[in-house]
Amino acid sequence: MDARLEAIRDTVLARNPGEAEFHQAITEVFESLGPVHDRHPEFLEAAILERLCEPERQIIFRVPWTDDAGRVQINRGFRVEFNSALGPYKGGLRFHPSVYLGIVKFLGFEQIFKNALTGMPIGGGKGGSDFDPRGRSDAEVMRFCQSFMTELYRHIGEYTDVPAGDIGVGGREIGYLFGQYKRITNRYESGVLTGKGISWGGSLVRPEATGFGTVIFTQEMLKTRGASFEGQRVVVSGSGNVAINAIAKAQALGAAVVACSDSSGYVVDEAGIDIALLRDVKEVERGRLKDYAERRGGASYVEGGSVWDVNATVALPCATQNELDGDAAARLVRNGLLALGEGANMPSTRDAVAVFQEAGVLFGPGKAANAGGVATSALEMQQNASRDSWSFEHTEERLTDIMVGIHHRCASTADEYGDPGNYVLGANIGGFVKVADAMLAQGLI
Ligand code: NDP
Ligand code: 2IT
Repeated sequence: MDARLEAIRDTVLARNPGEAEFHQAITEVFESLGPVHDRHPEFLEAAILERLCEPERQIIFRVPWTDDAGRVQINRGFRVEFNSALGPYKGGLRFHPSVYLGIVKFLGFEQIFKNALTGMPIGGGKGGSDFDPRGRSDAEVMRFCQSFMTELYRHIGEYTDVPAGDIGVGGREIGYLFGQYKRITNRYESGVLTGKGISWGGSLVRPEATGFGTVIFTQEMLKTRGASFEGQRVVVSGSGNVAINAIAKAQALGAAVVACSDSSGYVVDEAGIDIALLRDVKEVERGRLKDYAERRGGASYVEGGSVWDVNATVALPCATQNELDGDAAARLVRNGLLALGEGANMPSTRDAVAVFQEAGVLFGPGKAANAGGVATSALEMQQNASRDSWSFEHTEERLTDIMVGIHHRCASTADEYGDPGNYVLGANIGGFVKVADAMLAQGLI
């Protein structure tokens, strides 16, 4: 790492102790940014990096609610409004027991660059709670969401901060959150949340967008080697929103998707994942992957273990951060991996990224490859602002153009900085320069 940047990085780490994922995200971005500061000393003079690493606002709040047995439960809520240079703060809410400030800050920091890469007018933010929706009834989830919004509403708004979904937050939760926001504010402010239902201000393609976009980005990487998804053997991790829609799109493009996972284990299905059954089990019944395997002849379920043991030519990690380490990366490379597109945020450890890059694997980092979700959220905001709703075909076409555009921006930036094919460098520099220019123009804020 450039010595000037390393000194700044060390100060940031010392000011934010115990936030390992935030430290990791910062270090990865800083490693790419030396050459930009050689060309733009004005960014150093204006302390752009120091300012970028300090969120504009961080909100932490108590979320009290009662469970179905009438017992009081307490969770912690977060919203980190990281950077508004390009537009209102934009980013998802994550409900998962592992959520703490360091997770929300790493996600919010990544979101700044991701949102910049989309070319849409959105700043970066993230939020969530350590609430675990697993095993909770709809009524409990509703009471939790209502309590969460009873504090959050005062901080968000169409022109201020626009949350959406992430792990544990899908259409059901966005519905409860929107209902409570509307009730408290007495405003039908469609643009305050994205990922809404179609009949009340949502956008077609938003549910599919992250998974579809990851596959479109990966297809663009494959094209640079004269390849496509046709005939590839694909392994996907996770079996939630991003994973399911990545599987569907990869299959539509002619790939054989032979494995996916959840936090309990993984399924190998050599005949190809049955997407209709998977949707039934996971989206309708909110069941486990084990249930899929029991109902699908020929599929086998492996309790525990790593889905990255299954050999693949294309890997799409779509579960969570640091789910793919250096050893798993080395196994994938030995087994013939050609390309990897990150549907999740920071699923590959820094060791894993190094293994892929050394081996010449096409590696699409999350802030580029999974940007289709937030980009389509921005399309939802456009439709809300104009009180319009677009067709599936039109919206998917916009998504495809955006993903092809992001690929182009990353690839051409990597070329410009003398490291062709390095999408990590391209994404970090491409996103950073846009935000840094806007921050310079807006004065010391
Ligand atoms: P979902 O809640 O729909 O699905 C999450 C999936 O990942 C589940 O299969 C879950 O398994 C698995 N998972 C979650 N946490 C862990 C863990 N600690 N260890 C192992 N497996 C885990 O979330 P999404 O599909 O929306 O999100 C997946 C990833 O994609 C996240 O990294 C998210 O930040 C990222 N992302 C999401 C976007 C979106 O639009 N939703 C946009 C861009 C990125 P289990 O059910 O067993 O917990
Ligand atoms: O990580 C992400 O980009 C998301 N969870 C989606 C954010 C959004 O505002 O749609």
